[in-house]
Amino acid sequence: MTTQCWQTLFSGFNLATMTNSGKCCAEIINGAIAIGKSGIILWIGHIDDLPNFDPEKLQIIEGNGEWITPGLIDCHTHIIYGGNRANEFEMRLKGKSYQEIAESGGGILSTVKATRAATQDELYTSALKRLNTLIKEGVTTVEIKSGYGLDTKNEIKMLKVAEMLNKHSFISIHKTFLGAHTVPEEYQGKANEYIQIVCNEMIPQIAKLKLADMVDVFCENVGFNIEQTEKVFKEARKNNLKIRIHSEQLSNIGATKLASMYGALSSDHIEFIDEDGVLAMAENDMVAVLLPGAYYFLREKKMPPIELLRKNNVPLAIATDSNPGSSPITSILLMLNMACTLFKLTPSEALAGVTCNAAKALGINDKAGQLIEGMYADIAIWDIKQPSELAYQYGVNPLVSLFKKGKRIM
Ligand code: DI6
Ligand code: FE
Repeated sequence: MTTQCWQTLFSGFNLATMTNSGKCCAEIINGAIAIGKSGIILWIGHIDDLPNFDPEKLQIIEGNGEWITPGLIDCHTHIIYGGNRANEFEMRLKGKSYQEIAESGGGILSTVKATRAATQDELYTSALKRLNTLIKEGVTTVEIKSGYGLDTKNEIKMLKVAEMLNKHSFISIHKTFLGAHTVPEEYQGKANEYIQIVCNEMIPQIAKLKLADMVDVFCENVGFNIEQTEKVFKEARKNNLKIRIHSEQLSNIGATKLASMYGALSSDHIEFIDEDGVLAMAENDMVAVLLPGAYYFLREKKMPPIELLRKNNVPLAIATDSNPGSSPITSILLMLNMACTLFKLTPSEALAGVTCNAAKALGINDKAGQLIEGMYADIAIWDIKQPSELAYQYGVNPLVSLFKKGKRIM
C-alpha cells in the first residue's frame, strides 16, 4: 500500500461509516481516515492497521475520541423563495387547513408572487442564509428544487440561484426542476395547457442549459394528476433527467406506482401510500424520503407506513423539505430527532436517512453518504460519545468541524 498520495490523516476518531444501510452505523472505534489531493478517501480502518507513512509529508488531524460521520445530506429542500407565509401559519392556527388556504389563492401561489418579484441576488441572499444554517449542522450536500417561478423565465431564475449557491458555498448543490408544483394563476382551469409549457418549453431549455439534474412533480389531488405527471416524466426521460416525486402526502392517487415505472430514484412524503405503492418501491429500488418537518408543521395524523417499508427493505431517507408553507424548518438535526420521536425510526435508521440513503435518493451513492475508500472525503466531526446522540438531543449543536472533499469548511 503506497501512502505517498496521502495528504491529510484523521487519526484517533471513532467512525460511523454508514456502510450497513441503516441497520447499524457500522462503527470503527479508534479509527483513521487518509485523504488524497483530489479530496477522495484513500484509506480507512482501525488505527492499529495503519500502513507505514511519513508523518512529515502530511497534515495530521488528531482526535480525542470524537465521532466522525459522513457529511450529512439534505436530499429534499425548497430553500430558494421570496417572502414568507407567517400569515398563513396564523390562519391555520385559527382553523383553516393547508388545502383551504391553497384553494383560496394563498399557499404556493403566494410564494410564487413573492419569488417572481424578487431579483436573482435577493433570492441568493435569503437562500444562502438557509444554506449556511444547514452547513452549521454538518450538511455537505443539499438538493434544491425550483417550483416557485412557474414560468420559464422565473423557473430558470431560481435554478440559476441554485447554481450560484453551488459555485460559492463550498458544498454540493443538486438542482431539481419542479415546474409542475402547482398551476400558476394565469393558467387557472387550464392545467393541461400549463403542463404543455412545462414539457415543450421549460424542460428542454433547462436541460440544454444544464440547470437541473432531476425533475420532480407534485402529484396529488391538489397538484397534478397521473396523466399530467406521466407527460412530465416522459419529457424528463427524453432529456436524460433523473426523476423524483412528491407523492401520497395528502391523498393516494397512485403517484408512487407511476413514478416507479419511470425509474424514479425516490418517492417523497408517502404518508398515504398503500401496500401496492410500497411493493412498487421495493421492486424498483426506490428510496422512501420521509419528511417529518412537514408532518409536524401541518399537524398530519397519518404516519407513513414505517413497518411495511422496513419489512420490504425500502431504504429510508430523511430530509427537511425546508419551504415557506409546509415545513419552514431548516434543521437537519431536528429532522433526526423528529424521525425518531414522530416516526419511531431508530437513531441508526435516522442517521442512515441523512447519509447513505439520502445519497441514494440523489443517485450519488457511489460518491457520498458513506465513509469508504474511493468516496468523497465529506466528513463531519462531532463532540458526542455515541452516534445516537445526534438524534437524541436537540438544541446543543455538537458539530466540531466539517470537511468537504477533504477541505475544511467549518
Ligand atoms: N409539498 C410540500 O410539502 C411543499 N411542496 C409540495 O409539493 C410545500 C410547498 C409550499 O407550501 O410552499
Ligand atoms: Fe417538498
